[in-house]
Amino acid sequence: MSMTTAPAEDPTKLAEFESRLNAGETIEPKDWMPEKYRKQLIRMMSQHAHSEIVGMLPEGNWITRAPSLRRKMVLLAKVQDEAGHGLYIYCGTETLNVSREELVDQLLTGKAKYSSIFNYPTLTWADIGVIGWFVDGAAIVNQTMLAKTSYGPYARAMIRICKEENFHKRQGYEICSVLSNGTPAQKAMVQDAVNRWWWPSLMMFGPSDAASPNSAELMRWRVKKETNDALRQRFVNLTIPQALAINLTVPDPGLRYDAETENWEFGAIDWSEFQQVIAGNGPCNRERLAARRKAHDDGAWVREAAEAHAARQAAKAQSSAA
Ligand code: FAQ
Repeated sequence: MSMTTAPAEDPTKLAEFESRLNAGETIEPKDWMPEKYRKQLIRMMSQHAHSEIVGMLPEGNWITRAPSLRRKMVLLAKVQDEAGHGLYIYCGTETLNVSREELVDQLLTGKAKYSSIFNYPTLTWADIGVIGWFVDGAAIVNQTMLAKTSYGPYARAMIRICKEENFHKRQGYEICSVLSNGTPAQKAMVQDAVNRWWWPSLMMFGPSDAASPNSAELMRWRVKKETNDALRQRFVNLTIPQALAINLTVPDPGLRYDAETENWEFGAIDWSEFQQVIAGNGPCNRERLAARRKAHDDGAWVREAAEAHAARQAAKAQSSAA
């Protein structure tokens, strides 16, 4: 989404706003806020909502092929949760005075971004385990920070969403653990999935701090409380011991533990791949947008019926009031 230049703000109001933020207060929909703060939140929250909705597609691909009834029930519940998260965050975004139609239109016309991670294919059942473990795991690290963001409706949405993401992560890790302890073919399948999802999962946290144009402003306004690189490092530190515990490795010859900093140091990320994916040229970008456009078109009759119903109810209320 492109950002227009914000009009100059009233300096007194801006100073009051920033002192509220510095005092740790939460900003609510009816409070005064700089136009740029509102725009940044709309950009970030709508990208987040779109990610939840598009994120249903790679996993939805395996619902009919889940290996058991239990796995199918869990996956169905997870994918439904993601839909709920998307709708929840769209509602939160609407409190910033932007309509749902506008937001959906930005997704379908390619003006708004959604997370790069959902432009990769789910080739085997093990991918479903690895998505839960890595992708939901990364989302939890990011969203635990966002649960303390300065905009009230977003922070509150994150608290509930994080609880559900924890279940998602556990079910994914359990799938990976079972496969890793299974037959040699199952072990090879899950290791292959780990190899394919590792680097894209690190990219989920966004460009490095030096190359992140939005971070400084978002940090100043306490929308983000930690930087992209700090969160990425936390995710790596949490995930490597989990991989070791189930005898899996990540595809990084540069990985090493630094006892002094207590960090798992990792190798260089291929940022050209990330740039390609966010520019619309990832392995599944076109497929994902085509699927969302089709779903939107197929749902036209529902929107029309809801509008007709609302109009009839309004007419009825008017005639009974007359
Ligand atoms: N993908 O200046 P920054 C989930 C864009 S939810 C695509 O660093 P910022 C749940 C960025 O928009 C996953 N684009 O940006 C689930 C900006 O472009 P713009 C989604 C990316 O905002 C699990 C440009 O690059 N979570 O997974 C990405 O400060 C399983 C420069 O970047 C959220 O959206 C990316 N990975 O930091 C669902 C959380 N990274 O807009 C289903 C909320 C960066 O200026 C199944 N968002 N870009 O044209 C955030 O925390 C932040 O927006 C970041 C990016 C960290 C994503």
